Amino acid sequence: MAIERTLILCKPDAVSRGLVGEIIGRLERRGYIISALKMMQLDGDKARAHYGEHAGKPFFQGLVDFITSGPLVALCAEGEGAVEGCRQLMGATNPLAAAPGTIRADFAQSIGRNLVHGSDSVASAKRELDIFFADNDYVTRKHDLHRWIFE
Ligand code: IDP
Ligand code: MG
Repeated sequence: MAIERTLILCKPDAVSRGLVGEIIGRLERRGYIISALKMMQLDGDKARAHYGEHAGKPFFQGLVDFITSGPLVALCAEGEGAVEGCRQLMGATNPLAAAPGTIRADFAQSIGRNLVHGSDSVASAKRELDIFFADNDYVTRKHDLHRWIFE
């Protein structure tokens, strides 16, 4: 498995509920490295671009309204198989279907307020990260040393 980058969003519900530290803490404890991080409020264009695959679905407008409703925290997590690993930490999209111990099962009740976003493939991660971060937003992290600690 290769070192991957994935986009994680602590959505506006996570920020307003004070769960950003909890979410980032879980990523860090799993061993993922954070290589870019910013708090921002999305405009409609960026939100529609980010969630483009869902355009036309009945929940699309509500999703865009919610993700633009307040500040979110966007970050890039890096590590071995980080895309799938972060999805695992998040749990299923619907918190009622998420396994206990995952972020969504432990802290969320409904699919529309499920606290966190994580890219679902390496290709989506690349596309999504480019919406949130420029090349010079990333810091270089020493994966060799980090890998030795976690292997
Ligand atoms: P994911 O966040 O687990 O990747 P997606 O299917 O990509 O799930 O959907 C993006 C987001 O849209 C979900 O996290 C959720 O907040 C919202 N969403 C997905 N399906 C529904 C739905 O049926 N009703 C309301 N919101 C939904
Ligand atoms: Mg998705």
